Amino acid sequence: MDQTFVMFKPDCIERGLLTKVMSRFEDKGLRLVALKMLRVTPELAKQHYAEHVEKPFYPSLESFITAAPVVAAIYEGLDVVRVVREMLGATSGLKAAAGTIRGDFSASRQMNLVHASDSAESAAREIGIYFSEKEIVAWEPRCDDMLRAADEA
Ligand code: 3AN
Repeated sequence: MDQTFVMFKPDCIERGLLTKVMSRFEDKGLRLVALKMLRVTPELAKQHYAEHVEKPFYPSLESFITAAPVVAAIYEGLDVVRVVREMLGATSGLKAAAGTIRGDFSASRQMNLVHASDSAESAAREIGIYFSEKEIVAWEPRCDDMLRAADEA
């Protein structure tokens, strides 16, 4: 099973959309293996968004991501990095297709509700930033037999 890192951002929490958005992932049958609420500090933001720190939009991105609590999660599933990115839609809510999470709930590039890793390498890096080994719960849902055939793994 692959893993991906997902963060429900401050706009998602402030707007009271957390459970509505999380339910999309539950409905899809993704396996939740870690979950916690936290406040992103400026130091954490610089680690998470290392590739953007030197960009002109970074100060605005940091003040947004540190403005209210976030909820961090790890999901497992087959091809889960791609599946979750497709469920989110394009970075900007203005461009994201209808039916995607951003397409349905966001009208902004910055306030786009949810972050998800864009590759297996990013997932490993981001999971390492936000979670320790002992916060990750390995489990086998009983209903897995009804979610996919054994030879689909
Ligand atoms: P995604 O969240 O779709 O992976 P990233 O990682 O490229 O998008 O960007 C992370 C955040 O950085 C975006 N949510 C947005 O707030 C900000 N950002 C990215 N590119 C730009 C840009 N060209 N101008 C302004 N803000 C940007």
